[in-house]
This record gives sequence, structure tokens and C-alpha cells, in this order.
Amino acid sequence: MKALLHFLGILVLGSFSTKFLPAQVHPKTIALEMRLKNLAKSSNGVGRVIQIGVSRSGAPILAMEIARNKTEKRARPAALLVAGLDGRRHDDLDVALEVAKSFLSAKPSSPKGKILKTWTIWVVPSANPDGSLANVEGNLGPVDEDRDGRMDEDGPEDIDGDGQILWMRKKDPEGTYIQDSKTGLMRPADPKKGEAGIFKLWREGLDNDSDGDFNEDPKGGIIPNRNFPQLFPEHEKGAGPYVLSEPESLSLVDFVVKNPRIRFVITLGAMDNLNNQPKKNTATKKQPINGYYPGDIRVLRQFTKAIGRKGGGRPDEWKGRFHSWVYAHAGRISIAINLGRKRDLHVKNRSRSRPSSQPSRKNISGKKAPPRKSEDPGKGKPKFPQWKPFNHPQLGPIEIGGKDPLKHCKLSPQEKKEGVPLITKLLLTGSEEACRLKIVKLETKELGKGVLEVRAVVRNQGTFPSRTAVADRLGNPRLPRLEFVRLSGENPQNARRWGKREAQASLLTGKPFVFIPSRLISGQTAAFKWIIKKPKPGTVGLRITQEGIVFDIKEVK
Ligand SMILES: [Ca+2]
Ligand SMILES: [Ca+2]
Ligand SMILES: [Ca+2]
Ligand SMILES: [Ca+2]
Repeated sequence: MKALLHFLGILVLGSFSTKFLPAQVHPKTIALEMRLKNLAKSSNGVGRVIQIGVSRSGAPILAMEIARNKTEKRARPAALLVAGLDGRRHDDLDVALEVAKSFLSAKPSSPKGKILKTWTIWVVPSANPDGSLANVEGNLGPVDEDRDGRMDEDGPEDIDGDGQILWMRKKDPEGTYIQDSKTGLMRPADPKKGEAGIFKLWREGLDNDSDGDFNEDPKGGIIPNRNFPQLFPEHEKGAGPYVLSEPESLSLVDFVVKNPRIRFVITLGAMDNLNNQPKKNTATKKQPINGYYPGDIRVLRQFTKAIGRKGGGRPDEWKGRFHSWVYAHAGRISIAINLGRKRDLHVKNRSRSRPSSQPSRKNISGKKAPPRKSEDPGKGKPKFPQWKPFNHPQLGPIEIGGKDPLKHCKLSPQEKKEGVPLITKLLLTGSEEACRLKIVKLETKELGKGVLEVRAVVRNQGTFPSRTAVADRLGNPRLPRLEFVRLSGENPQNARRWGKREAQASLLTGKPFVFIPSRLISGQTAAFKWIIKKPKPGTVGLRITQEGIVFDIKEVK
């Protein structure tokens, strides 16, 4: 197999030139890059593959940039979709790719196509490529877990060759585990209840270093999604020696910081703040932010509503996570969603009692959802693989089986299928509802002697405010501003903000730029007034801009 992969690698390298390729990159990583590049190639210039960073092993972290009418792209708002920060969540990666694909092939007149005329969407399908290859949460940075001086020397293996790495159990008087009679799952015996353990339990595998322990030091490394600065879990396992010590976490932070026009970020993974009730911030001004501000919870609820869910359940966890950094440091709207978590999807119906003859549960696509576990006719039968006898080379006769330890990282085919329209809906909601500031009125009145009174009215034509509530504390993103510019030529993108000299020469009252209040929401307006010297035609304009985004520009005449 190794030889085959090697051969494929050479084949791939031979037929595919890439500027991102470092010396040793796994064929699977190259395959993803090829997939992205082929998608971009067949997208009529809508898609472009960019590199946002490098993994610990030197593999590129890639993004698909999706936008139409590329010329003015620097001045447009952007959304970021991130998947695969947990290397075990391959299904999220597939969903992110499918979403990218559907935007790339969208007709210009469709809702998706329309958004791409004014927005940029970045999709990072595999934010932790090294972890993804090894099917682990971490980034494979070497760690000596059992402190025996060797790194990563003994990890689990599929020893019975059934394609899964499950559990091994062996009856042993010193065993501490029993099989729960109700759930069928293995669990530690509880001596307080008079239970006595009868099994020893290990992950499936060999004692590779013959130290008597099984799978005690697997590959794994530092977990990128525990390595972000917000409520960093210092000293906790996998968090890393210091914040942003890992190239994967640093790459994402760097990308967001370098692209302040990002308005919102969607993170696919185990975290979820749409299904779950986002927790409120209870920190004082001197403490680090530990939850969402009420104004931002309202915005998150709009996303929850858009995908037909009703929030409830446990709040999302913030320690060192990417999505909490996006909110609490970058001040952006941050959506985290676990596509495998359907627990709260039908909460509305579940809370009401209804006759069993009227099943009314529907999923987001309007089709009837599959039966819940409790209604399953196969009730009581454990769904995980049963225990099968196996002759272990080191342990002798044992049994292999139990629940797939990675089940919580996988999506059912149904969840994967539903995930694509769901994420698409979130992207459309975020861009359609986003703040759109327009100069709805620009009036001038000649006061005589070449002097002009200028009155401007600005309206937010979106429903979200121009920045998050938390941004008022952070100062990030900055407030939008209405500013005088010098027009040059036909392209308003070339307009230059008035310098000090121009302002002094032309402005009689008022300031060369004013901030637009952040709480200007859906349809609200703000009015501004100046007195200036009458400009020559085609030379002076008023422009609304925020973090590089140009919302509107109009000539003052
Ligand atoms: Ca070790
Ligand atoms: Ca196996
Ligand atoms: Ca060992
Ligand atoms: Ca060892």
C-alpha cells in the first residue's frame, strides 16, 4: 500500500505543478489541493486557490476564494468558512468543499450568484491538514505522553483488519470495567453500588514498544483548536506551550487580522452556538470576555431562525477555541455549528405532547426526519459492533468491539446532505442581512460667494448593525466613517481621502470625516452637515467606508 501511495504521489507530482508544494507532502494533501485547483479552474474565474498558512509538517493550508467581478474585491465585505480544525472531522471537510462547489457553480442571477457580486467568500476546508491525515484532533507535533523518553511510540492500530480501530477487552481479576446491562457500553465498575470489575479495557492495538502498556503514547500532538488566545487553557492537555504556538492556529489568526473586511466567520466542528443557547458575558471590564453580549446574541438568534432551529441546551465552550477568539478578540460575528448535533433540532415539537398518531417532525429540508432512537423498532439492540474473539499476539485470547470512539466526529449521510444547504443558508443570511450603509440623500445649497452647504443622510439598508456589540469594548472592527474624498477619473475606488491640507483649504465647518454610530440598524438613518467651498465638478465626493469596505460613494456638486 505504501508503495502504491508513493507511486501515486510521483504520478500526481509529475502531472500537476504547484507553487505551494514543499519538499515532502502527503499524496492526500496533494489530492485536496488538486481538487481545489480543479474546482477553481472550471469556475470561469469565480474561484481562486490561495494559501493562508503552513501546517507543522509544512503542508499548505489552503483556501478557496470565491468572488465575481474581481476588480473591486478589496473593497468588499467577506465571509470566512473554516472546517477541519479537528483532524478527525473529515465529513465537515467534505461539506465545506461541497458548499464551495455550489457557490462556484451558482448562476449569476441566483441568490448565491448575486451575493458573489458584492461579497468575497473564503472557504478553508482543511485547517489542520496534518491531523486530518492521521485522523487525530491534534497536529502531530511530537509529545512524550508517558514520559519514557520516546515520542509517539505506541498508538492504536487496526489489528483485526476490519477497517476500524475499536476497543480490546479481556477478562481479568484485576479488571476495573464491566459492560452496562442497559446501554451495552463498557464502563468502570462502581464499587459503591456493589459492582466489581471483570474486564481490562484498551484501545485496539499492540504494545509497540513492549513497555507493558498498550497505546499509551499515540500520535496526536497539540490541538490547534485549544491553542487560541481566548480563555486559553494553559497547562491542559493538548493546549500547547503558549497561545498561538501552533502554525495552524497562527495561520487562521493571521488571515483574519490581515483581512479586516471579514464580517462573519462560520466554524464547522464540535462547537455549536446556534443549536445551543449562547452564554451571556458575565465578565467585568477588567476580566477577559467569557460570553456573548446581548446585542450579539440577537444576531446569532437570527442565524438560528434562518436555518429553522430553535436554540437551547448547553452553551458552547470557549477555552482556547477559534470561534471564541473570532468573537472576543476580532469582534466579528462568529458562528460555530456542529452538523452532527440534531438534539435540539426538534425541540419545539418535543416539548409539546402530541398524539403518537400524528408524527409531525420535519427536518430542515421539509422532509420527514428518520425515527428517533426511542422510536426505533430495533430498540435495545446496541448499534455499535459486537464483541468478537481475537487472538492477540501479546495478550492472548481477547475480544475486539465496542463503540467507535470517533463516532461523535462523523456525520450520517443524511446529516452530510443536509449540511450543505444549511451552511449555504448561513452564508446567505450573513451576507444578505449584513449592514449596508448608503448615502440616501446628498443635498447641497449655495450660500453665495462660492460657499456650499452639504447635507447627507446615511441609512443602514441591512438588518444587522455595522459592528458587533462586543466591538464597542474592543474597538475592533472600527466604526464606519463618512469622509470627504478627492475623486480621480471614473473609478470611485481610486478616490483618495482628503488630507489635512485639502480639509483646511475646503472645509469651513465640520470635520473631514465623521463616524457613523454603530447601533444604526435596519432602516435607521443618521444626518450630517458641513459648509465647504464649492468644488470643481468631478473632484469631491463623500464616501462611506469601514475596515477597507467601501459601502457607498457619491459626488458632491
Ligand atoms: Ca513515550
Ligand atoms: Ca479493528
Ligand atoms: Ca507500550
Ligand atoms: Ca511507551
